[in-house]
Amino acid sequence: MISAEKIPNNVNLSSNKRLQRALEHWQPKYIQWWRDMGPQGFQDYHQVYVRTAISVDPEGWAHFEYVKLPEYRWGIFLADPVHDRKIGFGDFFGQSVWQEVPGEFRNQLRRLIVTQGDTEPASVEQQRLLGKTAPSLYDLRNVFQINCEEGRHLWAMVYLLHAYFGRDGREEAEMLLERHSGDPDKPRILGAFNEATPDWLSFFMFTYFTDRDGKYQLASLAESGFDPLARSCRFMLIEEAHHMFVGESGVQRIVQRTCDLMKEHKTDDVRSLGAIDLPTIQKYLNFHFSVSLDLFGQEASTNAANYYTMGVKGRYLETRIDDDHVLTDSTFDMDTADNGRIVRKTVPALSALNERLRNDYIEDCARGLIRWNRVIEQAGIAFELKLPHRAFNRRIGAFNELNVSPEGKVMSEAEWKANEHKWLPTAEDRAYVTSLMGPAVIEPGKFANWIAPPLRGINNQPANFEYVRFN
Ligand code: BYC
Repeated sequence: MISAEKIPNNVNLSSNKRLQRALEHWQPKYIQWWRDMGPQGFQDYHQVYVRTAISVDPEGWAHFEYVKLPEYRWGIFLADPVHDRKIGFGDFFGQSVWQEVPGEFRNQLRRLIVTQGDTEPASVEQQRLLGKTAPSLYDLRNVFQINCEEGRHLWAMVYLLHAYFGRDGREEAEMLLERHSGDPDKPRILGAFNEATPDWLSFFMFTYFTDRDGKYQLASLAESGFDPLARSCRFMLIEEAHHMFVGESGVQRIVQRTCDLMKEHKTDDVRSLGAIDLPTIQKYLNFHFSVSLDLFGQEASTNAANYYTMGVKGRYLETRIDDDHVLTDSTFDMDTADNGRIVRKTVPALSALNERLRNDYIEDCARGLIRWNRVIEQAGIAFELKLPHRAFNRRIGAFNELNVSPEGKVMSEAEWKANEHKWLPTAEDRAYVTSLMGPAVIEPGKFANWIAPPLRGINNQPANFEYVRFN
């Protein structure tokens, strides 16, 4: 359905005047937030070649056009309902999914929706300065595409809050625009969303690692017995795939450029050539992987067990798992910290659901590294990018109390601190990477020195397409 309404949607918004009015009241506040906290310097004078969801069918969500960013038509789209869908796990396994919020699970559902919703505008805030230092028009367009879609994901959660949670839902929707990334008084809810994304290496690592947490959390919520949440998340996942592609291909292009220069000049010292050396890339990887691991919560979590038992948040690809989907008699083996050591323990499966999801995530993260390492190998360079140990640099969960190296060795705090500069970006590394950024490269087909061009453009357009028009 292509909608000419103020708020494009496939939820028949015009049939519920009260809800429509409430959302139309929230809309100008959202636009104001976008202007204040969204892409800085790119609001009214630039036309960006973006994909806009105008409906959920394949043609509808892959519709490309030039828009000025504040005029992007943020809409509300839920994936089509699955006929006769049943709850796939927990105490209500096999019963029909809920179209309304069950009163007894209201608080938990609201909390999950608010936490999910909070990350979306947070990431736009984190990325708001990147346009000024874009390495090409292609990349400039990609960050704006991602920002617009994160804005739409906020709309998806705000719709649920307004439509199903009454007055407190509306209040939560207001607060989603009032908390800000890194704000000391009103920070965003989850740790990684208060970190800065000051440069494009950070941006690509963020979209590779942190957006991938989004994939796994959204996939778990897509299993929810609360059907409107499940359908919202299913549609969000389609958009999420492009964000991770931007991250994976972005890091790959940086690695490619670095390797090309190393080969051409027969040197490891690519900093002298204005590129990013492989050890620095590894340090950024270590940082973003470890803060993203924290986003999965505690290894042993009664919250996660309750969400599962209640039927509000499932496991990754729950319906494809071959077990009883209740898990009260199942166990799970995992590493945890005990008495200053990393130990393997067998725990009740229900309490280990965060860790199980983290395992799925780590496995997925490893795939991109294979591709990045292939680039290094093809250049004949003896260097391998590695995922650090899961206990490295953790703030949330049992490993918080340990000091662990990327190889998984537990050590004293003093030893860890003495080595930290080899493992995580130092102030000097960050200053170097920042020094490479900008000013934005705005000539079509031109790329900053530290990154290779993409293998192909967006929507079958060439790499030298005018992805952003400056009027
Ligand atoms: N930072 O029992 P636990 C995305 C808190 S990303 C700060 O383990 P639970 C995106 C926790 O709140 C996906 N606090 O918690 C990506 C709890 O607080 P209380 C976002 C943290 O609930 C890129 C306490 O510690 N979606 O979409 O099992 C761009 C005990 O923890 C953190 C979701 O996260 C942290 N990292 O698990 C744009 C899905 N971790 O109760 C978008 C919804 C834990 O003591 N959220 N805490 O006050 C959830 O499912 C869960 O809230 C979590 C935490 C998995 C995050």
